[in-house]
Amino acid sequence: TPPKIRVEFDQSTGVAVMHMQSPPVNSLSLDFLTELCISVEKLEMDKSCRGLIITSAQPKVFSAGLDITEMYGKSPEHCGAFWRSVQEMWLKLYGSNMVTVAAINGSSPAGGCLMAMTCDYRIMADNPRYNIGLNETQLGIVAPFWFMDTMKNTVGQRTTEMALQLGLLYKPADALKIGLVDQLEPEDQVIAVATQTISRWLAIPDHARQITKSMMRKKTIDKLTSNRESDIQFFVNFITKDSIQKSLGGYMEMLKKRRA
Ligand code: CO8
Repeated sequence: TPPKIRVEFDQSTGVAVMHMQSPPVNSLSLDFLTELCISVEKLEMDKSCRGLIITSAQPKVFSAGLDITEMYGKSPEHCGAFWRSVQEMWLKLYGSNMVTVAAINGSSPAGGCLMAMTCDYRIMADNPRYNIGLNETQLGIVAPFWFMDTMKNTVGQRTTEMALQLGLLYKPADALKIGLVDQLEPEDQVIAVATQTISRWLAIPDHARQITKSMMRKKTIDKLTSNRESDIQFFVNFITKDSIQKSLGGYMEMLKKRRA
């Protein structure tokens, strides 16, 4: 199978661009997440790499979020391994020492929004057909506490309460208004602007910026690190319930019908 992640590293700027290329919609499967984590870890260990831009090679979609087929009709063991890989992706990206910029060139629901929120800065394509948000309640599921924390750290408590309960997906203009994204750009400029933006962040002394980032995020990260196993146990119990399996099945049907 072809690689789901393509990394382009520019030695002269110290910036890597990670292109997610898992058709059709970059859904976060166990294989995808494993590959992504290995790529991020490699870059993290490479002293010459100081910045990371995450973007999509798929048209219209940044990432469709967690791969629903990894949570539907699967064994508890599989669900547990899958969830560990979701945690790992979040820990690696939210805790990264690199400057991270999300170049959101398409829709970014649920896990896709989570991934974008782990970054230091978000630039979204100014196309009203795209949306972004944590829409879990619309699937009849509950965003885990660390998804909630990440959003709270990004847009604040009040906006997060409303967004999460209603499972809101925001158009780019609205996402900008609430601070879920930082900047809108024409679709064909998103990556170029991300490259310019990251160079401003890289002008700050690395050690000072890194310590600041890690101090700001430490409490949120520690909360998951020290509860990892119980979070997996909770997810597995929740997702394998008959009622939850039924909502997931119904949601997948809806996705397929919508297109027909
Ligand atoms: N997982 C698996 N398959 C998916 C997913 C997904 N998340 N999203 C889309 N697909 C499939 C579709 O079913 C379709 O398959 P097929 O070709 O067989 O019909 C194919 O991908 C293409 O999808 P669309 O035709 O819908 O493509 P569009 O370009 O029209 O739309 C979107 C792209 C906007 C991304 C749209 O597909 C969409 O809205 N997808 C659903 C997104 C979503 O709701 N994701 C939520 C996942 S749950 C999550 O991330 C966090 C869960 C936390 C769990 C906590 C429990 C405790």
